[in-house]
Amino acid sequence: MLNLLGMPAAASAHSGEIDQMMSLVHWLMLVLFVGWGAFFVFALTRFRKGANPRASYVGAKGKIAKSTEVAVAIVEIALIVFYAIPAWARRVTNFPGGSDAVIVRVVGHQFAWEVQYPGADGKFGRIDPTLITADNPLGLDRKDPDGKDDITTINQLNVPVGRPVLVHLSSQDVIHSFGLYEMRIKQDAVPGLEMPVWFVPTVTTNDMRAQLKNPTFEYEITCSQLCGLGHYRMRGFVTVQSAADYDKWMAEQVKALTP
Ligand SMILES: [Cu+2]
Repeated sequence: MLNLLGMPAAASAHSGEIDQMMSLVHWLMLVLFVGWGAFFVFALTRFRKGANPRASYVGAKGKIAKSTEVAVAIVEIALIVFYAIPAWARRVTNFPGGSDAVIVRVVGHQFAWEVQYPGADGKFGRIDPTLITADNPLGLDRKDPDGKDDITTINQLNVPVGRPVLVHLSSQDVIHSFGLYEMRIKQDAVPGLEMPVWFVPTVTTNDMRAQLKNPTFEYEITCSQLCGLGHYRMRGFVTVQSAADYDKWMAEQVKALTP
């Protein structure tokens, strides 16, 4: 049923509920499209000039139109109350925390995604726009004690499978949008605000490659907000790894940082 909609592969714990809602909304729209289309054809023939030489100023009478409208409104309200609001509430409460969660900061700018891991101390180093240079596009203050062990990457987010990932999202310049389609995540990155967004990746990049029979597949970070001339090339990648591979990757980053 979902494949009819051409949805991207699903790779996060909450993608099922998003897809279910998407599919319900689309089926409702199909029913409405066919129903209103049929009504349109009925109205064209029923109220044609040949059968109604004199215009009626009273109009058609009947309860079907009104009861149909009420039924459609009830279905729409049910979708909002029983699907949309609960799904939204789960996204904006119970943010992951504790030692199990992987916490990263992602900062968008024209036209790249800067990623910052807090390092062993679990604290993000200070970032300051006045420190932004070609070598330090995030503007990380390495003199800040919290920032000494921070790991930074550009357009590359590595996460372990099966653990909640909490992204603190912001922007340096204009509004960008952090879109991870396979994770069913989309959140605007707004300058001056830090927006939390979270997901639990359930399929490693390697497993997804096997599943899709596409050996070069990558999860993409797509900027989903038209943000300037280079918007088209503002794309990053998410590599979902096994716990062991992730630890190995992180150890390599830490090693590269130590002079
Ligand atoms: Cu952008």
